[in-house]
Amino acid sequence: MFRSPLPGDSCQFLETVHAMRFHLNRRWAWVSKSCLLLGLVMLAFVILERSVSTFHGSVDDTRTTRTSERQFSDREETAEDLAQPVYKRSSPDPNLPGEWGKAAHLQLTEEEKKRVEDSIEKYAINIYLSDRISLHRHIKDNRMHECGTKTFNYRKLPTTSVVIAFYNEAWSTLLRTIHSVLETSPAVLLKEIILVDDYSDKVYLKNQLEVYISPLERVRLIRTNKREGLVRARLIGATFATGEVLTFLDCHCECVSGWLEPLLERIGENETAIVCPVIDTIDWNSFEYYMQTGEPMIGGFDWRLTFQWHSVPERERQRRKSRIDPIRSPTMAGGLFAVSKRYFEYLGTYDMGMEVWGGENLELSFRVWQCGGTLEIHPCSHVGHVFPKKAPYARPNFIQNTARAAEVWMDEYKEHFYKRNPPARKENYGDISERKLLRERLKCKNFDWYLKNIFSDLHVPEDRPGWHGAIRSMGISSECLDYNSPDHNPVGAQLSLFGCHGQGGNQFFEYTSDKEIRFNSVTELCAEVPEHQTHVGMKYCPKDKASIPRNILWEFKDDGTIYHHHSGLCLSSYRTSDGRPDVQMKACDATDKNQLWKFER
Ligand SMILES: [Mn+2]
Repeated sequence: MFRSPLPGDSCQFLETVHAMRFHLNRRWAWVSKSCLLLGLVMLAFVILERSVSTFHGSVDDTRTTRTSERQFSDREETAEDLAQPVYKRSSPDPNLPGEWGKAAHLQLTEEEKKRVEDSIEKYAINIYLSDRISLHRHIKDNRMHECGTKTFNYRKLPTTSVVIAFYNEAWSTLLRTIHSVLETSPAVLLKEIILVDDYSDKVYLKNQLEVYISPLERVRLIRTNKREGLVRARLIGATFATGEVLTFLDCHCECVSGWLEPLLERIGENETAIVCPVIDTIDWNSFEYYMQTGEPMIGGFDWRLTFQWHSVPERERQRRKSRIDPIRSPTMAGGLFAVSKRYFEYLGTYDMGMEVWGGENLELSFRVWQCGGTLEIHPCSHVGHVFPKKAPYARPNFIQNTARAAEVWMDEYKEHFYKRNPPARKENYGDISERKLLRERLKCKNFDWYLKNIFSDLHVPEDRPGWHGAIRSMGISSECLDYNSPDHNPVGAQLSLFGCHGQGGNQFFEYTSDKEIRFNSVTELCAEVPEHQTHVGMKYCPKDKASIPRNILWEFKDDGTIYHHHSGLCLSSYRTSDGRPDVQMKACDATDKNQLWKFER
């Protein structure tokens, strides 16, 4: 299947770290120096644990200790016994707010409403409400019914360490995540939870947190001594993991009973599988748990290299024998997945050149597929995640990280990304030579293979020279065609004008050899003129090779006009009564400058 590059768990991991940073090539120098680095890391991080000596002992012999450490009694234990969680929840109390994952509503005074607003302002999550919901609330199990009847051979499943990195997370959402893992994970499978505090400055995350978790079994806290970002914080956590599987979770999650077994079973069957749970939404305002009860969505991306969800293609449905079989996914959303520790190390863990977060999920997705593994979503594993009202802190490194992913994995296809993100070309993405070597060493397939075999539904732009980019109005020459759709409705807006900004994005269009005007953010959209209308709307483009409806056909004529076949009208810029520039369809007149357009070259 695959071969670990070097023996020795933790040293091996650190070797990777070390090599990334200092570009050492000599193998044995790596081993000694990285073990030295391990020593330094141990000093540098405060490790809180009930028994520090056990922890140090376990670093050396993680691989051999599994069966001996797991306590199976001699008598025949039933699967039910073996499924017992680390901590048992008390019985549900339907009178408590939020119990069973229901929306919680509180009667609030004006003063309390103000506190709600303050907490939302601060965390982009209604923490005032979260603080009033039990840290041990139950979530109703609405998974596909087959999930509930599925049985597991607990003695054969690999063990796991759950790694949770956080930065300035609110108290109750963090603690609810921890309790939720302890109360839904079978004790025979969960080796430990490793919390990694990525240099938070909130006071309650210091001593108060240490005091709170110290009596909790199997919970460790590691603190970084400078801000590392999500990628490195997780890897630091992984260094201390003693389980065979690393399970990464975000710090505001709630697991549904039965979430862990399917992930571990799948990795037990196929060590090269990275397996993600179905990510359910916990409402940031009401804390209602919305379970995806049917077929889950899978991960993809658009050509800006922004992650996108989409439905399971028919081909993948056919391939699977049952609806609870794992579903192959071209990409992962990021925060939540399980991977064999040994395989993760073989695969080159994370790209250590990536800062904070953003883009690392696509990089890992491309890498695992191209280098011979698989990426799957298990329909029976459900974990809820609080999607905040807005990102709580910016992703300043998104473009840089994504450029690294594109440079290492996408070959000539990276051009489609750069054309849609011109600023990314100027980005200093740092040294990627180690990552390219990794790609060679693992004999990974190219991006063309990935597109054809793993994500064949993705439309690949033609990007014919001269026929893509911003389309400038000759009549109002400061303005370019612009499309700005509302968040959850890609076709919910009209084509309009906006000051030309040269940044691609909302102003990037492509004129195809099929005579479509395509806008390909989120998904493939085609400009249309709705019947008997004079505005320009956007509709979903036909699938590749499907027939093309007449009302999305356009002609860029030599005289500079853009002619719409079905309506017989031409695209024209104009100013609304309040002076705002906009576009409409008008009777064609090539002498009217407002009807002349030009692709920016
Ligand atoms: Mn999150």
